[in-house]
Parts: sequence; structure tokens; C-alpha cells
Amino acid sequence: MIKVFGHTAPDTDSTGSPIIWAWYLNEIRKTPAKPVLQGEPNTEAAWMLERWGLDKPEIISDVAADDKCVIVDTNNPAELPASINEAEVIEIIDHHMLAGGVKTRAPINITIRPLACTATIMHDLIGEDLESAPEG
Ligand SMILES: [Mn+2]
Repeated sequence: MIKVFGHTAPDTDSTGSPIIWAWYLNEIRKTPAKPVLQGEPNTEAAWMLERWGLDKPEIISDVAADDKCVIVDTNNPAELPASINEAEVIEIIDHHMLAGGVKTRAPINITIRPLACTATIMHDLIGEDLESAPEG
């Protein structure tokens, strides 16, 4: 089960983007994944969850060596779980400057674009896959 998470002190992007990408992995790529949060969502993010009837993702305090992780809305180790470099980071999708310091076990897809939010990048990445997705 892949864990998808954003930065500590989750804002709307760090709450919504893990939900979007975990949905994409589960429903379109048929790869088990779940969104998780590093802390309680802020006021706006909590409102978003309520407004759209979304379950609040589980809050995690760290990751383990056998965790597969997708990091979204950050790439900065200071905003990531303490043990991030022990875990297996399999993808990074972000719209912040490259901070450096995250280690991977193998080459991975890293998408960093200077756009308004991570969800915008995901809309682009998912794009054509959605058009060919089955209805429902
Ligand atoms: Mn953010």
C-alpha cells in the first residue's frame, strides 16, 4: 500500500493532492495507495474535506523502511517524516523549489513545475488517462 502525503502543517494542497493521487493510483493505475497527512489539516483544508464529503486521511507521525511513498507538494526534508530517507520514495510531484536531501533507492519520476499548486500538475499528469477511463 503506497502512502501519498504532502508537507507538515497540511494546507489545502497538501491535503487534497494526496487524495487526488491516491485515487488516481487506485482507480486508474490499479495500484493500491492511500492518502495520509502529517498533522491536522488547517482550517481551509478541513472545510474542503467537509464541503466535498471526503474522509479525513489518517495522520502519520513517521514512515518506516518498508513504506513506499509518493511525496507531493514538497520535496524538502525539513517538511517530511524524520525517516523519509529510510523509506522507499517512488515519486515526487511538487511546485516548490528543489531543496535537495531526499534520497531514493532507484531512479524515479520527479515532476516539479512552477505552477500554482500540486493539484494543477496532477490535472495535467492524469489528463489523457482520464479521457480513456471507463465511466463511473
Ligand atoms: Mn502546500
